[in-house]
Amino acid sequence: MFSSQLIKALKILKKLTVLTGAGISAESGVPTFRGEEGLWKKFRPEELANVNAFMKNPQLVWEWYDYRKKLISEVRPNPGHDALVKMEAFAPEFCLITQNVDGLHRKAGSINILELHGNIMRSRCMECGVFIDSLPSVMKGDLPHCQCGGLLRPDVVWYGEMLNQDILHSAFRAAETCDVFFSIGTSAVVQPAASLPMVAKQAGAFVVEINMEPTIISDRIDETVLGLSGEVLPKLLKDTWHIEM
Ligand code: BV8
Ligand code: ZN
Repeated sequence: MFSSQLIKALKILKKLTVLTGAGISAESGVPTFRGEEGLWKKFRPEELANVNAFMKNPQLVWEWYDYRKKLISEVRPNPGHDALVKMEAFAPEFCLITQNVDGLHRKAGSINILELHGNIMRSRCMECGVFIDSLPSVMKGDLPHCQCGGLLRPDVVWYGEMLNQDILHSAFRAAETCDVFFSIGTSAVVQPAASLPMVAKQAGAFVVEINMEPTIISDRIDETVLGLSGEVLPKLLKDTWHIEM
């Protein structure tokens, strides 16, 4: 399933960087965005995951995020998340960059995580900018508000919004300085995250994709392993470091 080149590169690496997308959480029961049963099938990103949609209809957008928060609060990390926790322990240097907002990597026990698109469980006040980790305390009608009276929004990055520049800079550094780069469970279409595998490739890393289907980067990187990340990653641990999950 894996090339001898990949196994060898993993055994001698100094730094491992991993990028994950919605696919790694799919086996936990969290719908992806662009797959057959994807979230975007029912709703269009333009309608929901952007600030104009929120200002036009905050109720609709909050309903969508509350639905996703409830679903995420009831799911558990899967063997794909667990395998990455073990890889972090094995790699001399490790960085996990995720596009996901579900917090499942942290729940699984990963430590060095860069959340590129924020975290769905955290809200932010649109007036004073304060972050609120638990459920908002002040409801006005059916909309959550801050103590200062400002309207709260989910603390995620919407389309057309800039990512946190420190987090993004750290992510590009992690891609530029690693020996092996994994792109796992992402369709590799959303920028700037989708540039990271190619940045790693140009900097000389061995770049591997683990996904259910080929993507637009598949023919520009070193190896694509088609399959379920919850099955492929534990098998990679076994074949490389003889670890039984
Ligand atoms: C910005 C919000 C600029 C939180 C998300 C035209 C060309 C290029 C770029 C653009 C363009 N027009 C606009 C842009 C920019 C835009 C963009 O990239 N659009 C794309 C769609 C073309 N990007 C932005 O707007 C970003 N901001 O660029 O700002 C700027 C600059 C200066 C000043 C101001 C602004 C912001 C992007 C962030 C958007 N927010 N989410 C939320 O509600 O979740 S993106 C959303 O997509 C999620 O965060 C998700 O993580 C992300 C990427 O999707 P994937 O994770 O890849 O999920 P997907 O379903 O697509 O794929 C899953 C894959 O897994 C599939 O391939 C499937 O086969 C596989 N799979 C499924 N199951 C498994 C599996 N694999 C393995 N095992 C399994 N079991
Ligand atoms: Zn406030």
